[in-house]
Amino acid sequence: MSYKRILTIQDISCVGQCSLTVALPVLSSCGVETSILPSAVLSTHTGGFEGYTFRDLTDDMMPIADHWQKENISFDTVYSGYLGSARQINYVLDITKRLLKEDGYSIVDPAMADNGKLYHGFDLAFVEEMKKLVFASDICLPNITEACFLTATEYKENYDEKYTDSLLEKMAAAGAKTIVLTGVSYDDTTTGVLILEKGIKSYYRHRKIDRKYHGTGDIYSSAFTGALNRDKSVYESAKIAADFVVKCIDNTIDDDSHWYGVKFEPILYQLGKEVLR
Ligand code: PXL
Repeated sequence: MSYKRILTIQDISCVGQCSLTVALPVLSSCGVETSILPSAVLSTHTGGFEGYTFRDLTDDMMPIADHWQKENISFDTVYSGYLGSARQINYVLDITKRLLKEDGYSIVDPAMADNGKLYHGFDLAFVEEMKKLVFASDICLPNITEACFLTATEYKENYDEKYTDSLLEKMAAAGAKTIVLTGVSYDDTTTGVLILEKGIKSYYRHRKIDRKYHGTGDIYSSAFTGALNRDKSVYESAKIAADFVVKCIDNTIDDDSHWYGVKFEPILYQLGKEVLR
């Protein structure tokens, strides 16, 4: 197995256990070299904290990429998460074209919405730009809400397989290649991940915990990307990432003071063991 170098492009939320502060440790624990391109620096994430600061780093993105290109640095995977503006989305597309190895993966988590709503600060113009990135990627990892925005589908809390199949079909028709749809739940006690890869659908079902935490989408996508770069299949990677997120929530749920993210650090070694096995 060759030594893999990943580039992840997302913000730094200094406090809040999401985006780069989880992507970097999670990817590193999977045994892959992780390079970062921070798109912005926020004092905290935007989900529940008031008055956060936001330093836009859009203007730094291309000079950084230009330098890498001059140094002949390329990546086995370019994985993007939360992005702060439409301009950044176009830069990610350009950087992927220039710096992704020919046989590498572009992985896009369109981190922009959950629970039927766009995150604070996003609008439909941003969704239009995000479509370009998602539908050009090799693998995308939307949740149900994001898939709805990406396909102009009405969001439903309760749904059946017909509804999720139609989301996959619409995504594929718009150009999505491999789709890993997260948070797909058909009953009260289980949830899972619905995958469409090369026209074949599969579903990994696991225990549902009735509590949502910030940053679990980022942990999921990072663990998935790490496992995939250790030569696990898409299905295996999706399963490993799902099981890890469940463990992270289990490890947090008893601590009411820890509302802003999950306590993933003490169990990170377990992800490493699973991925490196
Ligand atoms: O976890 C996604 C995410 C990343 N970065 C910032 C966020 C969020 C979700 O709200 O606010 C700044």
